[in-house]
Amino acid sequence: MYKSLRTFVISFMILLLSQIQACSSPEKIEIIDARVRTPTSVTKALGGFMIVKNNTQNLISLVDVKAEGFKQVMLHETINKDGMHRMEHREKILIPAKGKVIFQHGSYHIMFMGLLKEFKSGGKIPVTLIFSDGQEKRVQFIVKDSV
Ligand SMILES: [Cu+2]
Repeated sequence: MYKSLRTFVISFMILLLSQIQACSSPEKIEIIDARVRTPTSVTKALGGFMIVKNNTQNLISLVDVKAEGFKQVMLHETINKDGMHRMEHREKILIPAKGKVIFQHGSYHIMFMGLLKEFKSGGKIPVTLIFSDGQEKRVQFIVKDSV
């Protein structure tokens, strides 16, 4: 009886310690500096920029994106073909193991199309990023005057 209580206490402490460790270890996917430029009255679409960091040992892809307040939201890449900039839809964007992808002007971005409400400077846009490993990440995109 005494022995089993001790076993119980020890296993409880191990469980507690493993929980603490889980909390302090970095997130699998980290989103840094998520932002859009403050729209004007004529803005039809917003480019969402951020850094996506993959802290795991495995390749993970960003496969979808959702946000309220727009007609459509897509993953885009701006490419330069024969001196012309063009945006193309991407089904997925690969985030290398222990690596990062910078979403920025002239490269990968989230395309928020058809603004259905007003977005003011300093405001936040809740966005859900969906990854190939099944995790869904809620991120606040900050509306900024300069990006
Ligand atoms: Cu675009």
